[in-house]
Amino acid sequence: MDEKKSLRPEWAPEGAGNAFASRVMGGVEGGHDGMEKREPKSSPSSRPVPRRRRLTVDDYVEGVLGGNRTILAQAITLVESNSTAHMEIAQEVLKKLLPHTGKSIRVGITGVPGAGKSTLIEALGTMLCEKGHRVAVLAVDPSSSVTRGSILGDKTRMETLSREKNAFIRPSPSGGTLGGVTRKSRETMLVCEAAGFDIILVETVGVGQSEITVRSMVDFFLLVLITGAGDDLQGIKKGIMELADAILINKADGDNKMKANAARAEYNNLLHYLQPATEGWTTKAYTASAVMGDGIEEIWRVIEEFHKVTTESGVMAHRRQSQTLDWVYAMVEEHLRTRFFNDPNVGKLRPLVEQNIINGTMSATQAVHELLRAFKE
Ligand SMILES: Nc1nc2c(ncn2[C@@H]2O[C@H](COP(=O)(O)OP(=O)(O)OP(=O)(O)O)[C@@H](O)[C@H]2O)c(=O)[nH]1
Ligand SMILES: [Mg+2]
Repeated sequence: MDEKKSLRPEWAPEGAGNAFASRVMGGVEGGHDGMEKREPKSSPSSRPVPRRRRLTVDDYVEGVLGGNRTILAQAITLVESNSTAHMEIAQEVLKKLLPHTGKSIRVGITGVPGAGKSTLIEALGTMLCEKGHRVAVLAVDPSSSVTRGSILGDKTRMETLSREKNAFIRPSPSGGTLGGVTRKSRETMLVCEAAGFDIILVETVGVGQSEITVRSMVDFFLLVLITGAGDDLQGIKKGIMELADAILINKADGDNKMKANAARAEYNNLLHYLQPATEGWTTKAYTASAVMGDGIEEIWRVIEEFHKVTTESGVMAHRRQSQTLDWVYAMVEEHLRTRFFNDPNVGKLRPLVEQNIINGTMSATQAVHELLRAFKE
């Protein structure tokens, strides 16, 4: 086959002009590595499959710091990997990125399913991009370890935001354990900060422990509620309300507007009796309509005010420090737990100990003692 012809895709019509030629640089004699020219092993008609070069630690670091989105996504995939080899590289990358992290406002968004968290993020994120911010959106979904994937994708309400060049949306990692998801989400957040995103919005998906996880990684925690889901405060536990720095009653539009205003007053009243989530800050209730775009500016002003007040008082710095320390010990616990349950001695002893507990011939405390002794051997 003559060389000219081989530069044309196979599907080019017979006798078509140069418009169908691929632009290929002329080759040089010898290999690009300075070695003797070698004949390709495959037949000249089969196209060589381009192999993606494996990125080095510095490739990742430079790519992320330079705001390269492809490398940013690859760096996050690396951080999310469960392979030991990847984890080691990931930690080296993170170490180099660490000095460039911490400069964002971290906002967690939680609330009952269907309250409009994703719609709110779409509205808020788009508004922030218009103001010149760079916004990273993450989802934390511990249940994705069961479904092996993220449920953000099919539920996404972020069509406009996903087209924004200053926004980056990343679905929840599937972690295997809550600890795994937490680690990955926290590290992903740091990578995004190093890439220059100055606002991180984290959506909790599913109910349960994700609220606590997200609270432990953000500065400001927003609880999104709706009216009309029963007057029992929608099963929202007092505990969750005590984690919130603001309550946003969403879907305050149409016929629902008056009810939403009434609910706001009710929640404000209730908040008087609760422990504030953040020292020196009063949690209040607000209304919004994420679809109409009402109340979005207002809630952002609240978040900015919070950021200013807590930065000046030092509460923010203190919160971040204790979050990092808590994180370290949470990881220690996770490691110990994994080692304990994977320990062969423990594994051998467990059926016997469990049988004894069921039979009532061994107390729980004794069982712990026996198992830990087996673990230490
Ligand atoms: N009327 C009205 N509907 C809204 C508003 N915000 C969201 N919705 C609707 O409520 C539904 C759920 O919205 P989502 O943004 O997916 O809610 P979510 O809290 O992210 O839901 P999950 O992630 O499944 O927990 C969608 O049909 C939205 O269009 C609002 O302000 N007003
Ligand atoms: Mg959602």
